[in-house]
Amino acid sequence: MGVHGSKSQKQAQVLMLGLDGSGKTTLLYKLKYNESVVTVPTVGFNVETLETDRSSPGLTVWDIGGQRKMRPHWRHHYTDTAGLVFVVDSWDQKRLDEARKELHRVLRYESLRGVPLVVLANKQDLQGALSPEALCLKLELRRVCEGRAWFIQPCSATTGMGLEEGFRRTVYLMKTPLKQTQEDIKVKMRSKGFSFTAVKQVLLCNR
Ligand code: G3D
Ligand code: MG
Repeated sequence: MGVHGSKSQKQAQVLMLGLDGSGKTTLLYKLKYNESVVTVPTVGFNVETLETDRSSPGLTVWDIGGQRKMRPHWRHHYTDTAGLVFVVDSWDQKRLDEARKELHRVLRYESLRGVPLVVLANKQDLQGALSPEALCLKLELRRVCEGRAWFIQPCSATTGMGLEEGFRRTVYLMKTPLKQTQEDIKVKMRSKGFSFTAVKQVLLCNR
């Protein structure tokens, strides 16, 4: 994935949602220009294109404002969405319940049925940030993502850690049938020497 505009002919739409302050705009510009920007609350949306490898479509990433008054407008962007990225502030545990409710509400929309989801567990650079495993439980991802390809990626929009991986994973889930994604995770975990219990825990969390 590159940081410049896409030259690909085909573009796939990725919708990036999450509560206000979770870091969506910061991470979009870090990914696109490798620059840390000073953000103001997004009213409306930001949209950028990202390059991928030649075999994949380029991504048009929509960063939609996450303030409460903006959330009813999210659904206007659901049609034609090929991938969903939901950004969570892993440090702000006071707002996790609100984030969980919004995520579950989004996933109930018929037009997003079967659309792959990557949860970006952002702000991992902050001490006290929840781990992806803990977030996975708090957001009840396993239950709410039944029948959907999904993944949770730790990241930091300020340092850039995990951002490319998160969007690569989004492309991978968009391109790969659901059953295959689960097999790949099993093989990957085995090849990394995880114990059977660890594999089982990850699979339980990431099914
Ligand atoms: P939003 O677009 O989701 O509403 P923003 O969120 O990108 O505007 O970010 C909200 C605040 O969180 C910003 O700080 C931004 O710098 C900070 N932030 C975003 N990502 C990270 C991260 O990974 N780590 C840390 N430590 N901070 C992050 P301000 O102070 O401008 O409100
Ligand atoms: Mg914003």
